[in-house]
Amino acid sequence: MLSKVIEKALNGQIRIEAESSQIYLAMACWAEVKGLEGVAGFMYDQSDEEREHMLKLVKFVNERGGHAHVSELKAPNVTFNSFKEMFEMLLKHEVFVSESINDLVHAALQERDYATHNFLQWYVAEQIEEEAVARTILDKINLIGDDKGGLYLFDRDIQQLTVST
Ligand code: OFO
Repeated sequence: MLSKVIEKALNGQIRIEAESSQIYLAMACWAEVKGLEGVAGFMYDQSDEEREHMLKLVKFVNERGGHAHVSELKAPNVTFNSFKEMFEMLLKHEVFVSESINDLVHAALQERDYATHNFLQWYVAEQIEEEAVARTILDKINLIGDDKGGLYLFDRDIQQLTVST
């Protein structure tokens, strides 16, 4: 059974995952209208994954005697100055999500809620992977610089970087 404190904290994370899905959906749309189909496909996949992260939390909360809340979401940024800026925002957002997961793990330990602590380990591992992918992408973008041919190849190859979970 979840304590009220943990239920509230998990509901906060449900909202963050839902907002992540919206943020990446907006990035997918921007990439698509800019003609980078590969980047758009990658971002659509990221958006789907965030929804999966959200649903996993929703089911856990409901199964543990809590009530998962579907809340209003903050509108995401819909335009970017460059792909580099977009991916910098992605990395920044993932670091924010990792911090939020860390806070949750800390709260679970404080509440002596070992079931939630155990459940959250999947998210801890997932965040390590997602941050690593975002950093790899930014390294590649920095290598490409203003080279249009490089951007073309990057767009073609980015789908292979999709985090599979
Ligand atoms: Fe990419 O954040 Fe979910 O967990």
